Amino acid sequence: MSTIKQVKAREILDSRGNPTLEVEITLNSNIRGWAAVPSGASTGKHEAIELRDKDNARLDGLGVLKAVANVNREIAPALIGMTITDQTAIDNRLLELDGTTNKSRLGANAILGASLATAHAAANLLQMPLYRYLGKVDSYTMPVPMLNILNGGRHAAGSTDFQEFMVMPAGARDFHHALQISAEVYHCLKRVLNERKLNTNIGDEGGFAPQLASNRQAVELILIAIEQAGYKPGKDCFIALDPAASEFYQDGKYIMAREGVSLSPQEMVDYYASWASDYPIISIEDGMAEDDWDGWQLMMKKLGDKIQIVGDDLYVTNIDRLNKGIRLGASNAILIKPNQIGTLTETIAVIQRAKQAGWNTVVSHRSGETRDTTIADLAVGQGTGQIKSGAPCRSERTAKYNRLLQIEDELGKQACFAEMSVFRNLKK
Ligand code: 2PG
Ligand code: MG
Repeated sequence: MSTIKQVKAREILDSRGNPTLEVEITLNSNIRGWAAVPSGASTGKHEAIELRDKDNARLDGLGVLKAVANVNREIAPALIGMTITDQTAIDNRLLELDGTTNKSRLGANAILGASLATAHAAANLLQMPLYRYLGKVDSYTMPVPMLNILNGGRHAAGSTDFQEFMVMPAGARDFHHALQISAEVYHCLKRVLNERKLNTNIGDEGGFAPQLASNRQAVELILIAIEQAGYKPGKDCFIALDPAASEFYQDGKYIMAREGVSLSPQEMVDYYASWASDYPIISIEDGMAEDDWDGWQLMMKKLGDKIQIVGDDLYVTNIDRLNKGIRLGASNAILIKPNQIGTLTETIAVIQRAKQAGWNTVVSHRSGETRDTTIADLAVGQGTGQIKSGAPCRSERTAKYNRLLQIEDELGKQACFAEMSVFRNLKK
């Protein structure tokens, strides 16, 4: 009764109105599992390939009908009859079937949809919440959220050079409290922007996207909002950044057009260092570009014991790139995005390898999202300690946070909140 009877994909729309796909798996017992695949805008160039139709006659060439057909015509017959609870065997079958190193034949989107739907069907079969199925441990840690409340870069045209200005309520008592603090700060930020006649329209991840003169101004407005909400920056609530530096790196220089500056890697590191001494910044993701390994090492030397340094485009949830980063000491944390690599088994292997190296792990959404909440369960099941899912606004973002509220409730006393202890790199 635990074998796969049917695998079916269809094209749906993501939060940006672009096509993506969902996959439903049905077992012999008629129990089902469902998953939908997210999509990035500032994608790393080493990510597994998201297959798009490139048929300009429909949906700007972004259609995913080929990926859907790959699920329905190739993946389905290959998986039918397999035991649903053997995630590793199913993911290996998907890798073999694709046969490329970057999943370019079937598409990482097609493969991930099938891989995640497998886990959901298995958990449903066993009548277990997904986080328990993905973790199989006795105690659970609720992640500290990173909430992107001011959007720039590729997620909000005309805003800042840096892509994401996030708050991290690491001083909260529990996840519920963390989300409360974040929502309060978010609403205060709206007021702060309104008072200054700045735009309060929102970007792709639900954060505000005002036209600001500099990246610094963004941080300063957020600090005012934290205080106006009644919290202490650097104690209750910290700042985390994702500059997404690959987006403004060109020929060895970091070119911030809005600020009119062009910096060498060393100058870019010094720029962050001066921020780290002026502001309560606890984490910087993709502060350097995806292939500037030397720059990353410089940044680690200067800031590695003061702030969390997270590689996203640098590692693209790929074990070989992670191993290189560990060898070089390129960062002390990694962002985990299942769709950068394409299967759940590979995603979990990367989380475990990073933890084994003593690194911090942050499970992440993409800027194009759906109502799928798998990453919330993954964060709890695998005890990653941190999650980023955008602002406390737009239902594709809040779906993940709200799922975490359900999990925390269900776990009761079994749930502990990660708080400051997640920052294993920080010197006390
Ligand atoms: C990032 C992500 C998510 P995108 O850079 O971390 O915030 O953006 O999905 O556009 O790559
Ligand atoms: Mg990033």
